[in-house]
Amino acid sequence: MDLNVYNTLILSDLHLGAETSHAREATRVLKQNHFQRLILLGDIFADLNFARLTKDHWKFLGYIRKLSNPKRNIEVVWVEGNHDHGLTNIMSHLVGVRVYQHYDWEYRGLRHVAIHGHQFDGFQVNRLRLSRWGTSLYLRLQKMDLKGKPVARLIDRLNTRWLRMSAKVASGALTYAAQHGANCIFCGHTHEAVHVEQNGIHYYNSGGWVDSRLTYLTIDEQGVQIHDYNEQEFRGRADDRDSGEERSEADSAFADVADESGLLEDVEYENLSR
Ligand SMILES: [Mn+2]
Repeated sequence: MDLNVYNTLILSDLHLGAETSHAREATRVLKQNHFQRLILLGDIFADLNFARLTKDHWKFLGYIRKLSNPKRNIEVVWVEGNHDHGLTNIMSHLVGVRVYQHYDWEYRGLRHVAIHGHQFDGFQVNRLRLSRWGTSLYLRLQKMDLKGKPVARLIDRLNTRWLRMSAKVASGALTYAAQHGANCIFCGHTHEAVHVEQNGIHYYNSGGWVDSRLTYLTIDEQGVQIHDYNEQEFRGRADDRDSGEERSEADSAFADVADESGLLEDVEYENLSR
């Protein structure tokens, strides 16, 4: 299979540290695509409790660190979300990536803006703690599904609120884009991949990596595309055949991140919790 070369690849809402995080799948997407710019569009972490990170989660971070090596000539950008708020200093040291609240760039004469999107969700901003609790409950409920999917049905009902939030973020983002003279605006936060066009402005949401639908965005000469992660596409590839190798890679990713960053020496874990 060919490797795609994109100008930009965007993914968000991986929620590392949550048990429902599909870090392994997200790492595969990064390994199997070529891109000149990677935007991690917020909520890459579920919270700042690093003790909850699994090997696959560390491996994702280790791979981000590799990508951000200047020799690779890939611009790696972290746009802060509400869950990974406060990571600026830690992340720039840990994975060598710059952290932004708002990131903008020009591509093919068009102004592009990337912002996580919680800024347009009044509920999140005003009741940060409550909504964090709500999100973790949502993630926990998802895990406990039974035959007949009663939990999924409950979540569908709860999702009515989620969908209202999704619409709110879309309309807030479109207004923000108009105010900033942007042609395209990219958000995460809602976990729902979507494209909306209004008055010539395009809003894209990159979706997330904790629900049943795993999505990312790419930008190239053909425009912006929403991609669904496809398990079949990755089955049987080299990086999947040898799970022993996977493990040792995970270990070295951990060692790479922990040693090179000096994380273990410099950071007191106690200070990371709020
Ligand atoms: Mn968020």
